[in-house]
Amino acid sequence: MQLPTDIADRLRTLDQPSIVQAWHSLDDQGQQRLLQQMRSIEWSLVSECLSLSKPGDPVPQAASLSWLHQARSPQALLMGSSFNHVLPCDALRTGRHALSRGAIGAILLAGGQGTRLRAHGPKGCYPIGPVSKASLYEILCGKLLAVARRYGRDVPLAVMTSCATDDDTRQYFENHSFFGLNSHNVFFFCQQEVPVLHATDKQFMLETPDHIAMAPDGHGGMLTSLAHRGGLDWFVSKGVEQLVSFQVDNPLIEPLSAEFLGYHLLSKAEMTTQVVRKENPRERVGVIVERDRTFQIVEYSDLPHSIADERLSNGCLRFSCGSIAVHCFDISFMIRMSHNRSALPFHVVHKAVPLLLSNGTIQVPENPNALKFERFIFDLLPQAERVSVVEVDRNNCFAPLKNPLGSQSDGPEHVQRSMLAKARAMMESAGVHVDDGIPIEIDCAHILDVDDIPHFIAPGTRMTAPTVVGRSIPISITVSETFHKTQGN
Ligand code: UD2
Repeated sequence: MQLPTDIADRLRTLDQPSIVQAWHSLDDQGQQRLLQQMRSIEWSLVSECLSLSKPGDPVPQAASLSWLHQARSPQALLMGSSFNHVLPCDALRTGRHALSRGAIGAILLAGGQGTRLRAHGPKGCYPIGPVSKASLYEILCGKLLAVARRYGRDVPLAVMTSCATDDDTRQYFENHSFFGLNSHNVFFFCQQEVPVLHATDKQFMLETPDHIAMAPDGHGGMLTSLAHRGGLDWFVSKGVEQLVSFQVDNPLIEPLSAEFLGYHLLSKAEMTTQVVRKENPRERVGVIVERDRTFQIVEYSDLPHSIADERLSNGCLRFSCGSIAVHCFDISFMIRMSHNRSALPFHVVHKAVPLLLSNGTIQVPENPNALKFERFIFDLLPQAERVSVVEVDRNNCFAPLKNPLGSQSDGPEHVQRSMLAKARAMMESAGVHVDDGIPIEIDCAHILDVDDIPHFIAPGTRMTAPTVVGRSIPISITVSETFHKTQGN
């Protein structure tokens, strides 16, 4: 079959002869499949990406960041301190009021391929609970459920998937009865994909002989995909006024903290973002910088080490506010931005992508060999009329799962250690003693904060067995009961 002229013209304009060659080596069925895929590609996005990286260019480096020498780090609005005349008690009251009016919606970003974790299936299905083995999805949805129980109003949730995670994620929610959430208040939407390029010749890569390798367009794809698939209208129809987005990989996260929401509302910000103090200069979090009175996030991979390492005279890092990717947006700001095609630029990300060799075998490279194109949702920050930055406690809010077991950092064992430490601290605050070495987990669906603990366990109790606090019966008892019943049968 001849390559249809419109597609041939496109490939010529985009200087992609390798796909034309691949086409000619396919049988009829293969050509049909490749054609069907090429017909579904959003070519305007491809042109935009290719314009960032022309054949013959060196591997792209971060855009010039020389301006960073003049930039400042913002003074974060510390949780629990007053800033801009916003008192914590006022923030708390305002946030609670918004939650009890049902004015807050949530967006869970779960479209990433989770390549670094090397687990099968969507990352959200990973059984991270140190005692319960609850998945990331169960824990995160549990937090929404606990808010709904406390405030008497559901928090509508949109879950962003990608082609790689969509079917499995929807099925997983179905299989688990939406983790107790009302399924009418959960909206799935799939983000777009763009082709992956060889880093050297900037040609499309093939995943199989008749399929171009594609990758999700970054979590910034959330903005257009949510709008195009009716998600923003859906939130509006539910009375949502503010949207909080967060990543699937962090079970410690407190995205619906009433105090955080209150700071956002009382400072009349269009966008508010949570930060932690960076633990070390090379920590893999974007940093917030202030440039000409606007805030923006510079991603860790773009931040030159020499600048990341800079310290102030008091010894603190010059850029110390690390983004943990929890952002609150005024929904009218989101709607305005969704009509602005240039709101979110593409970033070029250098990644290792399996390569199909001419002999039909797949080579998994050790080093980055490909260019992916991603939009980052945090690039909306400089577009917002008013911005606030809220510092949260790392021990309570940040333990991302990025790497497989046995890694130096951000692996399941590190995340579980942080979950256990947070649970232990909460129990101590509630006057409950936990014996050394006893793993205690909090059931996020039933315990929103320390105030809920006495509903399940009395102050003065001593805990001596692994327990998921918040489940009506400590699991140590459940286990022994089951054991007795089994014996009795
Ligand atoms: C992200 C942030 C980083 C810091 C860190 C905290 C970016 C670009 N960087 O780094 O600044 O806040 O997290 O842990 O965000 N995702 C999608 N679709 C995509 C790509 C990603 O939904 O196309 C989701 C993914 O499922 C995950 C999140 O975005 O929930 C972060 O992706 P990542 O793990 O690749 O980001 P990372 O660790 O480089």
